[in-house]
Amino acid sequence: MQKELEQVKIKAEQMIAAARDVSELEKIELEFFGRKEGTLNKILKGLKDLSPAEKKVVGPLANEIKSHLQQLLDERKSVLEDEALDAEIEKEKIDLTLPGKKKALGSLNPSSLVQYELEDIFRSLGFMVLDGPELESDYYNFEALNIPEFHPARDMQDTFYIKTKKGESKQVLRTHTSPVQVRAMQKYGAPLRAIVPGRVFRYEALDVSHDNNFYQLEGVMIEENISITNLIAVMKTLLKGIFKKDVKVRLRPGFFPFVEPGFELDINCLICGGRGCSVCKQSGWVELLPCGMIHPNVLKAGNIDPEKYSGFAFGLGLTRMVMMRYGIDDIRLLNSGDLRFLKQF
Ligand code: FA5
Repeated sequence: MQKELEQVKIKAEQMIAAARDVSELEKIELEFFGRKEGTLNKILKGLKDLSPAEKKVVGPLANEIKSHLQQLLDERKSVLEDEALDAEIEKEKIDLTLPGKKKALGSLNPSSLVQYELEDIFRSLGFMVLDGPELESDYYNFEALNIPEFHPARDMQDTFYIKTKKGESKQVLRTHTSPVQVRAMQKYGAPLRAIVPGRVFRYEALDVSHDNNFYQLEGVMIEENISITNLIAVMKTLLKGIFKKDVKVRLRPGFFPFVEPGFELDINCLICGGRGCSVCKQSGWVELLPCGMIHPNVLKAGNIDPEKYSGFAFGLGLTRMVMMRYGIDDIRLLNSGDLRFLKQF
């Protein structure tokens, strides 16, 4: 039995030394120390058949081997655990000298860039920057602007009407930013200086200068004694601020039921230099800035006394201005989401 014990000792020592991880070690522990099937215990069961003299020798030897092996197991276990931890740390190690991963940075759409520049210009002139609903009531989009239900001026703007239930007020996707004129008058009263940049919608056939979803920037200035002179001065400041140079403009009469008199301010096409191209429909001029003196009926709808106050309003075609500013020859690029186009700004 003594010999058997010595052999078990040698075998266990070898196996413990060769174990590659903690789970292998646990298997070895079970194999030798397991209560029922463990090799050592099986041998020790035979102790009872030995003579007292033999027991005296074998008993302590068995205990010695047992605690020796247990110690080896514990030591090996702590070594393997340390190794596993080192390996884990090695895996997670960060090399601080490696170059960083470049984060792709987005850029603002050119419409936003020009919008923010315009906001700065108008803030410096004392204008508020307002917002309004894109889903608008028929009342604010048309009626409050002096365009009653069956007025032919409704045909000037191809409108997306929204289906509503009987009895509910009619709604449209706003065709222009002008409805916010009356909303602002009702909310802030006079005197009033405000601009309203925003998205508008029209049921239009698309071409290089027409989208069905584009941006305008509305402006209103209402005070006592406001005249066309003020209107022209502000329009000049606006154009100079954006184009950073004098651009050729022309002012011609224009009809909008919410202004009287009304004008169309066109700029010389900056895509072709006025020679004629598809953007300006070969005319050399681009419709950019319809404007005029606010109609008394509109002031009344905004609860402002037309006897006391007067004002001007304009509806800048912001998207067209962006095209002129950057020389973009197709309006559809702006809403295309094409990164090759957008990354240029
Ligand atoms: C209006 O929308 C009026 N609300 C403007 C206004 C405001 C007049 C205040 C007087 C006082 P108009 O429909 O012309 O007007 O549109 C204004 C500008 O929006 C045009 O000059 C043009 O630059 C731009 N625009 C019109 N339709 C489109 C389109 N489909 N795509 C891109 N830009 C457009």
